[in-house]
Amino acid sequence: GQVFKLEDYRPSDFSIPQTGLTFRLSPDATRVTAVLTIERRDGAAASASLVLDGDGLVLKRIAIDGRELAPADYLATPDQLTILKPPARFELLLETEIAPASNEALMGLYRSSNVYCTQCEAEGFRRITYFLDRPDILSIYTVRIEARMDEAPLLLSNGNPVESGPLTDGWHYARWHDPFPKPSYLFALVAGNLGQVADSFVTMSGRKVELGIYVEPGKEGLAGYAMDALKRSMQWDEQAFGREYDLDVFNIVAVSDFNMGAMENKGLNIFNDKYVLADRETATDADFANIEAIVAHEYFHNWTGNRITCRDWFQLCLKEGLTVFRDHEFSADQRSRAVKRIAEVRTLRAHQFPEDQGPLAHPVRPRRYREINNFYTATVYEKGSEVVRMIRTILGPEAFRAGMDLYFERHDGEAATIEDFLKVFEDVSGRDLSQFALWYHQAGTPNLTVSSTHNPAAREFTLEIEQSVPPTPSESRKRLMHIPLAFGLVGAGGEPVAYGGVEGAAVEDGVIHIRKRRHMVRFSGVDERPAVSLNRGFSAPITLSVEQKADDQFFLAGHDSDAFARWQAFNTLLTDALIAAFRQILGGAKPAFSARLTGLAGKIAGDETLEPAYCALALSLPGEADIARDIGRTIDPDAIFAAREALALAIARANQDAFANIYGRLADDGRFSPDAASAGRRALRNTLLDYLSLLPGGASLAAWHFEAATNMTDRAAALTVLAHRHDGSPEAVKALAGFEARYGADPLVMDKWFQIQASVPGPKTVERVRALTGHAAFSMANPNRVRSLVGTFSSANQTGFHRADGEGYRFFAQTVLEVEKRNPQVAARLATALRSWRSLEPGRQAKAREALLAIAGAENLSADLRDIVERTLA
Ligand code: B3K
Ligand code: ZN
Repeated sequence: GQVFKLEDYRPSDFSIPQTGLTFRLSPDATRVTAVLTIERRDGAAASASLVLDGDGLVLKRIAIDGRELAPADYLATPDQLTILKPPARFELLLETEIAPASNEALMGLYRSSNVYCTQCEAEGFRRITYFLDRPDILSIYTVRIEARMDEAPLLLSNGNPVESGPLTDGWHYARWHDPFPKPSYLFALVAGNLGQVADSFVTMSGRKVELGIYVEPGKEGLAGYAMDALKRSMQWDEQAFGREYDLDVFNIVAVSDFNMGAMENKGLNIFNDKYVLADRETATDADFANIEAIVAHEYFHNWTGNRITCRDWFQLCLKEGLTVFRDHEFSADQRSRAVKRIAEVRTLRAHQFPEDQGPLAHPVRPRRYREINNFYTATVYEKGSEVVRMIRTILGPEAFRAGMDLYFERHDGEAATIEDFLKVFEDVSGRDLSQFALWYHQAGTPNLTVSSTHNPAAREFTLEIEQSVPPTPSESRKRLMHIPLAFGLVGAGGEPVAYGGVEGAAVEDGVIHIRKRRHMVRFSGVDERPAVSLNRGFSAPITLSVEQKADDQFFLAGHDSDAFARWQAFNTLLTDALIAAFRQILGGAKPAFSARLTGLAGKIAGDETLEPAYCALALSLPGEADIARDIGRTIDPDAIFAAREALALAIARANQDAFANIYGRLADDGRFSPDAASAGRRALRNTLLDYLSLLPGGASLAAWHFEAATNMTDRAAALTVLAHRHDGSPEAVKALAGFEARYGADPLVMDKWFQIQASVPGPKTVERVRALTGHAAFSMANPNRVRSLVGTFSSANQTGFHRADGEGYRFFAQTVLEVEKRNPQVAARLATALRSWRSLEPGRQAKAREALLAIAGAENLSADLRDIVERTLA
């Protein structure tokens, strides 16, 4: 396939200031009439032909300024339309015919449960009409939709409604106009029979905006939380960033077939219904938090993405990293900042670190791609957000806000670049961010090695810090980075240690600015050896190798005033113990854990000065994949699983009574609120249930918890414990059957049932998952179903997927190819589950490679899947 390169960017020869679209909707033959105002740009050659993108299109009619074109004037293929020698300014009329009902790739115009909807990012608009389908072509859209009244009473598009009315033969129409120029990837249309939840919001300048959330009829009662999250998002963006909404209406539509989470189309966000529909009976606290975050994220795109968009797809992080940063800040303000930060870092480490450390590693701003859809990655999104966070750390909150203000002022209405973004911060602060910019350009997770010495006679404390960036595909030599390392020197009573001066690196506001390979940072006037707390608040997305005494680590786990660093200290102790246990198990020994460690777990659980949500995070052991990543090579997932189980049991046994007491104290009183404090109590109680379930009587405790649950969080937690810890027990069998009987008709809840079973540890799960693909509630055509069952199995079941005989991989290869026939994007995403195959032990490595080769060797492989598999094998 073709390789697109950043350095090849050049503006198009033509612009499209106005786009008129008329849709005459029908499932198998929708007629699309596009009327495009096209202008040759100044400086473009007069002989330049116009080359429009298409994807599988059938051209039915073509005219310029009202005159039909002769066959010699143009060249049309399904994927391209070339107009030879066009005039300098003209109106182009195009008619295409498309079949939304048979569009299973879910890109362009398709049908989901009889609702017409669209997904155009990144390159789906070219499946609707021929166009300059690139983000730097900003156009003003006017859209007319015609449909049968009975089939589609509701007709929505971007912008503001202009007019609507009946037509003959039971048809009707609506016209929408979006006054803000936008790229084609933000175009959207929805038509169908949907239920509405209506509300309104008055903006900071006093304009009233009509808000609508549209869902499957009958599900209106499940959209209240999303509506509430939307209004809080609108208000927060005014307060935190001075950003006001700009149209008369803002609509959200929930559909059940969607390739990702949601899409920020101007004024008409389209959502995966999983991120809209919720109530206590059907959604977990994690679902509520996701809904809040994603509603906010898509709304925040209105300024970061829509008003200011990307010049080209290499700049994707310009909108995505920045918007993730904004939704993180929003959630931190709505919930608990410390807990939110820990959760963010766990996600970053679970998804971005393995990407950065494997064959699919790429810079936050990639320089080349073959298939852009494969670059909507944890690196672009999550690491991209961390880079924005570092800019704020370096500049401080005031200068950061001034920079953002300047960004909005300077680039509103434009398609911008990362250089534009960095420049506003340089301009407001006078700082040189050129070394910092490497965070956008260089892939790989930097590592800092740190050791310390204290010289009591000289009253000096010295940190020796060395940076390195590991090689990544096609970047073997790395340049030195600017790493803002937040730190604290902690005295014996937990207090910050004062120091006289510091030399060896710039230190500002508790941040050491690492810029060279090696720094000797010397603090003077330090009498007693302090404990060092490093990378506080996770100020930089790096790994740390710290020579730290266990005493210091225990001390920080109990006393660090920075909540993130305190959590990190305990997490590091757990990880170290798990890795030691892993080695003991491989050596044939029985793992042992210190009473100090298991005792600290009990202390954290019982510390009432800590938020329950924090305790729950602290007590949930590092995941098997996290442990594997820290071990790094010759991974045996069975030994990791055994180590983790052994530690969980040791902690449960050591704290049996305390855990049972706290579990009892947190009992559900039957009232329900999805707020962070209530969710935190449920999280701690369910974490304790997980431990207690390992002790005698555990299965019946979990069964009781399941039966007594008054909300989905508790019910799903108990079901997980039963299925994972007591698989095959009468209690587990009964609970799984009961859940299925109760929720069999609710696909989103059945997804949880699929997930829980797909993640049952052990060699038998692959057969179970295979059997579940035949379940009545399962469908290979629905991305949520596929991700819940097959995605969970391959990315969240280490012992099941990596079964030693390779059966998990064989099932996986077969299923990826089956999904691909319908939906290449979803298949390509699934296929990334094998990206860390080279860190497995040799036996599994060989079998994983066979599976990858089986995929690579299949006939007619899509560009999406070929790109992932070839890079993974390279
Ligand atoms: N911008 C969309 C993602 C589109 C993915 C296209 N393959 C959702 C978001 O990030 O808000
Ligand atoms: Zn986004």
